[in-house]
Amino acid sequence: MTKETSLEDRFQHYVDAENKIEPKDWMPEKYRKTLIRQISQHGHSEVVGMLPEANWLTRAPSLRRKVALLAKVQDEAGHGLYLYSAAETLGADRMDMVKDLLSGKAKYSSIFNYPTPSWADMGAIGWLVDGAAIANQVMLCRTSYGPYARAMVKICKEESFHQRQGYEIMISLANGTPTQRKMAQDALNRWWWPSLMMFGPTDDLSPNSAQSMKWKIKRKSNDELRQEFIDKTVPQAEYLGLSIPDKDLKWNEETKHYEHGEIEWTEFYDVIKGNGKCNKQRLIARNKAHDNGEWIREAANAYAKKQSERKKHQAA
Ligand code: BYC
Repeated sequence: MTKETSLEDRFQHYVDAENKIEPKDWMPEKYRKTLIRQISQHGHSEVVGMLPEANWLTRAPSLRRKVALLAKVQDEAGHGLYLYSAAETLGADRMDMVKDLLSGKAKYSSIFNYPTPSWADMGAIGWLVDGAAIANQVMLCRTSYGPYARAMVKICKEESFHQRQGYEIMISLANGTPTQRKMAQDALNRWWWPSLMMFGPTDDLSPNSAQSMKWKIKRKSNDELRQEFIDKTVPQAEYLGLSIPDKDLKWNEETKHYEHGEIEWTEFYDVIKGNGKCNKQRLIARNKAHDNGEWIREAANAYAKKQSERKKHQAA
């Protein structure tokens, strides 16, 4: 048995015994890389995820709606920061991560490459997108890497507020005028399938799942989480009196789960390759925001430099 193999075996036993891995613990290089990949993609998703909703901040229909949406969008920025910090504990460099996002090299969630033409999209995003995010992220509170698991606890609490604010918008629209009801149905029609794609490819086509589950980075498979989300969300749509846009959706009394129609996986792969409706627009907006923030980075760096010079001077 090589030294590396025995270390890997001990690592696996440690994970199997439900211990958390901390930044200074030994870990297989592939475990570290997998986490940096997943956590940085997750961080990028939170940051890019601000854009479709920020589009509606100036046009929210009331002050109350505006305050809630503003708080939600700011929360997403915070989530991005916790996640970048968690990735830094694994040795990733924040500027490298940001550069990879801005150049289009890094992935972020497919869901944020769809447009938000209507106010009802704010309801559908909160209800479905944050609802899907919660289904995925509750399991991540128990992920094996300590800093990621701890970041997820606070993130999940905030996501559940986001889900409720979205569902509340849907309740108002679904119980409003015929035009508002139509807006709600139209938003559900457009966000349903992309929300199911958020969970990633089916288990048989998910290259990273088996190893990530063995290392307890992921606790449930993509298909298991997608099914949980569908089972939870269909009754919520019924309560709203809206129809899920899937003619093959049906309850299976034996399995106690909903069966669903075929997901358009070609659309998913197209979007993650950069060819979705809004991929280009999102990258242009992020690059613009980054460039506009140059002055604040310069000011923060100058302040940090001055503080360290002052400390050196005092110590001398
Ligand atoms: N979009 O082997 P797989 C939010 C990629 S933000 C794009 O199953 P894995 C919110 C995958 O990266 C929600 N790419 O991968 C924010 C891999 O490519 P690479 C974001 C996707 O990692 C603002 C390849 O496909 N949540 O909540 O085992 C407002 C094969 O997939 C997607 C997270 O990031 C996708 N949907 O499982 C509102 C949660 N799916 O890297 C809400 C943390 C898959 O090999 N992440 N790919 O080139 C995870 O749990 C896992 O990374 C995933 C994928 C389940 C997403």
